[in-house]
Amino acid sequence: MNRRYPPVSLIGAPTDIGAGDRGALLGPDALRIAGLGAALAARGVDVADRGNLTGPRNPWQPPIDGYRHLPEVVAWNRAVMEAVGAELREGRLPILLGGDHCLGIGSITAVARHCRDTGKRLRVLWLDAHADFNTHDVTPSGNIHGMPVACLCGIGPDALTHLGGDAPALSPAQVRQVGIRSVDEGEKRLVKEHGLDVYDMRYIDEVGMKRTMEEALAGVDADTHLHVSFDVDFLDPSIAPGVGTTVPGGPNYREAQLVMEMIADSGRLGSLDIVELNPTLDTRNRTALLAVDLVESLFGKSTLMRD
Ligand SMILES: [Mn+2]
Repeated sequence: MNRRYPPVSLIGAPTDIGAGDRGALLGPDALRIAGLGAALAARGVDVADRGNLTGPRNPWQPPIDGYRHLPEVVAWNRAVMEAVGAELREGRLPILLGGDHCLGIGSITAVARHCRDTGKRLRVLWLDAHADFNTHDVTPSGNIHGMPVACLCGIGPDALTHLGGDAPALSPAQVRQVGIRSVDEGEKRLVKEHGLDVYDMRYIDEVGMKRTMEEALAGVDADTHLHVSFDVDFLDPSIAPGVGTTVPGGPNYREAQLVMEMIADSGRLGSLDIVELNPTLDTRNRTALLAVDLVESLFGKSTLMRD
């Protein structure tokens, strides 16, 4: 048994309700087929697959008042929040298999509640090509997968900002974003106004991934619950083509491995989202296989014995 990690629960949320392309609803099964559960078990992690949540189908409608599919997004996020919260209360480490990134609202709302209930400090690492800090008045698309960080910070429709009752679930000071390279015009102003801590690709190019991650993890201590929200579009599209919103110039294979290994070294991983994997855009499931490879590193796999 791997005693560094609590027992893990896989929670599938097969929906693309907040995305601009169809297909992320196949993400949970693509990750299972790529061997996620077996890879964790091989690391000695006690892992249980809770199966898939259910929710409304995607009606594929245009936005209303700047939001696409808001009632359906709320329903899916409520289901995610309840499932993630239940696993945390049992002392387990939930891994949300998305689904698109709008589901981070439900997942992190549950994590934030759990941290308040248990007196833990929360740090959220948002690994993404995008800041996901849009609002209904600046969004170019109305797709809610571009809004979860804003919603978690209390900016958005009440049904999402108050999903867990209290709002906001998070303060921007609890978030570190890594890998960012595409921020919409209006979103740029909001990111600056709210003082979001963003390590964009230019910063990573200038100082390197090692120092970036040291800074992003600074202050994480024994009382910290670390939540990792891993949008697969974080990765460079040359290694991870299976996402709807690819942006060139992302972290390469070694940089991504280093990110995961440094998070593992912190010893504080408490919950994880893997989102935006779109198998309809992938080649022979390679992006899912890469995600599994990276999750193994996140759970302590390394080339040499380092302890
Ligand atoms: Mn995202």
